[in-house]
Amino acid sequence: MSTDAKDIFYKAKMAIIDGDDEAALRLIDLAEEEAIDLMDLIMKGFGEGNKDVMNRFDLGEISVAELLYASDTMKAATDEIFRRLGLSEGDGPVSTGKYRVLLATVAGDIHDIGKGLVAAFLRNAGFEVIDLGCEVSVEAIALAAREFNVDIIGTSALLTSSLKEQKKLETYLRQIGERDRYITMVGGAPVTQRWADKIGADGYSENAEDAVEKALELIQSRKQKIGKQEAMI
Ligand code: B1M
Repeated sequence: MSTDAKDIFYKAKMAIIDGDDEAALRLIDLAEEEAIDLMDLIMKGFGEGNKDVMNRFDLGEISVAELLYASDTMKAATDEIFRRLGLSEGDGPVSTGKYRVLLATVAGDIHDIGKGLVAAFLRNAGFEVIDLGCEVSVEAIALAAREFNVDIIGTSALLTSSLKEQKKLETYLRQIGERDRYITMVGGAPVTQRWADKIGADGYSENAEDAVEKALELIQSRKQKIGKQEAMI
């Protein structure tokens, strides 16, 4: 890594820690001038600052207000990068027959930084992503899934108290007779493979990169299953 890149990544980390939006945006310009991959700027720069702030918050070293400053800057920086890379909502052709993923942070939960990363990674891998935002009820998720005819429904939950919404979605989809229509994926810091198995979700992923791999894997196995069923008819 060049000294310039190292320096920019370090300053990006500090911009998040300081909650300095202007510095963050200047660093994105600088990184572009230096031909630094903007996804690298997220992972090695801004993301490191976000981790640092997360750890300090978990240790009780900083307040919710300080965390809020930092996470607002993280959101502003990542949104700007996704916009520049054409990975924001509405970017790209409306419908190209690509696989469609619906993403939402569940009801009662406002955490959306991780979901934003998952959306950008999926778009980068060629998926069409419909992001419903945060605090979305299971009824609204099911309605949008039907309206947009999605292949995958991915939900994010960061709070112990909001995890139950992922289970509620599985139950609700079964109740309305639409569970088999979709692949369901779950994620978020407190979510585990065990939780996914327990509630009957099709997939769990630990991070954004993993979410892409898992989505491709699940689509592939669904295609094989459908192929086998068709061959039996
Ligand atoms: Co909140 N918060 N927060 N918070 N916050 C946590 C989650 C907490 C663990 C902190 C703590 O106390 N140690 C704690 C929850 C405790 C619990 O329930 N057990 C907590 C709390 C309590 C709260 C409030 C209640 C605080 C308060 O008001 N007193 C409040 C909640 C309000 C609400 O939701 N109703 C609150 C508020 C906030 C902020 C607004 C300040 C801010 C969120 C800003 C935002 O998102 N726009 C915030 C933050 C930043 C955090 C921590 C510090 C960091 C979350 C984050 O951004 N991580 C968090 C502590 C922690 O997680 N250690 C915490 C970085 C992000 C990249 O990771 O979101 O895990 P993550 O996403 C990853 C993977 O999980 C996965 O891929 C992502 C990218 O790699 N993934 C998926 C996520 N979703 C996926 C979906 C998929 C697949 C993969 O589907 C396909």
